[in-house]
Amino acid sequence: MEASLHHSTSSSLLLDLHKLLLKPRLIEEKMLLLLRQGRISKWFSGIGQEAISVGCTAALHDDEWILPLHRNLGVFTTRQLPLARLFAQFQGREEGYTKGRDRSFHFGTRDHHIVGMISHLGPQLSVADGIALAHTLKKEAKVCLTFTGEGGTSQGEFHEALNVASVWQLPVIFVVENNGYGLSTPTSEQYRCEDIVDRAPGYGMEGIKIDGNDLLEVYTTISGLAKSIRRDPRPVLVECTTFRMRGHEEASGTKYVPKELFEEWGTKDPILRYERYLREHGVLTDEGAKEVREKLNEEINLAVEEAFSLPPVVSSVPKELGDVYRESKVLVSSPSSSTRKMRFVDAISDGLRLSLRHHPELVLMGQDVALYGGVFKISEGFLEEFGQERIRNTPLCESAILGAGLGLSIAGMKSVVEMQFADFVSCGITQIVNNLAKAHYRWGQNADVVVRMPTGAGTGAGPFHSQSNEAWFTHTPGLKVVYPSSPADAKGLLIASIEDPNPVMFFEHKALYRSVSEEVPEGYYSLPLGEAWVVQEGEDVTIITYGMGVEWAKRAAGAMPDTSFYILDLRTLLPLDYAAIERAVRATGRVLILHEDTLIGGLGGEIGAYIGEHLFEALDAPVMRCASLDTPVPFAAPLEESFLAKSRLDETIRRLLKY
Ligand SMILES: Cc1ncc(C[n+]2csc(CCOP(=O)(O)OP(=O)(O)O)c2C)c(N)n1
Repeated sequence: MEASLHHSTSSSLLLDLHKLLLKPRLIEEKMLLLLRQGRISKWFSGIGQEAISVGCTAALHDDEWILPLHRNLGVFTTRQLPLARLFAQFQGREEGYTKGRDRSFHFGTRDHHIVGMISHLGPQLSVADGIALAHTLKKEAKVCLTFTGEGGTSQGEFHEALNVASVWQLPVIFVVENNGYGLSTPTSEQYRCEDIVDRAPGYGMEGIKIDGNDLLEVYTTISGLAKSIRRDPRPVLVECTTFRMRGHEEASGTKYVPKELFEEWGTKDPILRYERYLREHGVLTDEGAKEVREKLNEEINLAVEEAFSLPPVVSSVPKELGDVYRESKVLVSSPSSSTRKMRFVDAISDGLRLSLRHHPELVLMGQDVALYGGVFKISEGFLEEFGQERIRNTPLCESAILGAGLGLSIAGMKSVVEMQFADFVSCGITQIVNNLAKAHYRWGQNADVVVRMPTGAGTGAGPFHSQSNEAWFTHTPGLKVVYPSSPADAKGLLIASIEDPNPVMFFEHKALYRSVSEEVPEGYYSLPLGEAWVVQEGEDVTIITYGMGVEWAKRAAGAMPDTSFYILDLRTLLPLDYAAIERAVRATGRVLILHEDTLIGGLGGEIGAYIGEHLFEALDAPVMRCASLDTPVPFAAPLEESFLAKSRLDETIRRLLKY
């Protein structure tokens, strides 16, 4: 194969590949030296595996996205990242790709079409799906390539991502870098099939196993696949055999690896082999090889010194807080005066439909959302109007679809992902809290994804279809959490959430869907995120609440006509509207925080603490909380009734008034 390739591959390409292959090795040698000198803190070595990163990257076009892992330095160098900036990243300097906020290879760069990993490994496989989906939808003849180790193939995300890619025929090359060990775990304890590539037919995709230490085999295989996939989009699984020649990371040693393996694989070193091949074919001389090394070492040494000369990063709290969210340019447009009576469910459907019309780049994804219209019928009729490319039924896999949402965003699109029930978000939690939420702060990449969350109890649906889980997300910097209580708000806030370039968790109480209706403005309008709403003014007692709590508060107030209630609907739970909370507290001096979520760790505790700390002097009584019981949500009606906060609301109000 190599001999035949030589005829079709020019010497200059062969020599270019040689430089590309050497560069990560020489950088690593320098890093290991610096590590021994105590000048850097941690290093994950890819020595012996460079042919895979370099061969794959060189085979793609520069504007095709690659998603590397912790041993893929060769991806970054082949894409020609400025070395001083790369080293500044390793040093945690302001000039690095994450401004000191994340370490080593945990970063991406749009300029170089690289999406870096998060520590959790598997999640980026699904991000690749999203990028590839964008290529498909935009009819771009492009391929996306993502890496995983053999350890990562045991993760659920591997299965989800490959299955989605296959069902949707996405142009993704999944490269498994099989280096024998996952930390200390040998392949015999990682999987039972003969080869990982054997799984490909199970997913309905092609699979190819290649020698990952043979640069030209990697380069020609991936070049050929990329060419073919650009013409005929589809996923392919490529297993590259290689070996991890050093410890998992430098401090962790290699005691558990039999010495013979190092000896055996040492002879298969990709640089040794490639240089031998070039010499045998008269393309490289000893002198030439020496010269290349010297030049590269000079470049590396200069860049290292430049990075070390940079001052340590200095924290500025406003700047750190200011980078949590992408600046939002949501144009708050005023509602029209013509209205139509809509139920909560109709208003959400209307908001979503208008958003799909307004943003041609918006895609709706979820289980059964297309022909079936979603289990709550929010997207009924959408398939006819927008087509199956934009209204996408998904396989049963929350994580891969949420990851694909980030991928779409990276490729300049927007998505709404429907959880069939808010409870099922637990299957996609890593994508939300680690990937979507942190992307902007880490490397300036926004996640333009709205996750719709049909939530709440009161329908006898038991512990797995009734949970209030908004507090899982209000504790996650980088997310916005929106929770409307009325049809008109639901429509305007959903439109605003979709306009907002940040990830938004959008909670919809299922028991409100068909129980409340009101006149809702027609047409496209958005309401500001982060602004609470005064449902009614009053003087005796303040109820701060949201979602179903607003209905409960209104009912309680209606049943006590002699008491004057101030009711504040928070509408957005993250970020909170502290000014509105302050006004609500000062209006009466008696504050009850009400939510359907359970008590311990609920948002009420946070708001109560804020009031105690900042508004103590405005209080005439202790802040009281009324929340659901600290149990899972029970099924039988009498149990559910006593679980819910509303069963204790009247009593709590009376206690507060009496104080
Ligand atoms: C979800 C998760 N579990 C555990 C780890 C710790 N961890 C980091 S790398 C690694 C081994 C990964 O093995 P493999 O996928 O084969 O890649 P390799 O390190 O061999 O390149 C482990 C267990 C992690 N980062 N994320």
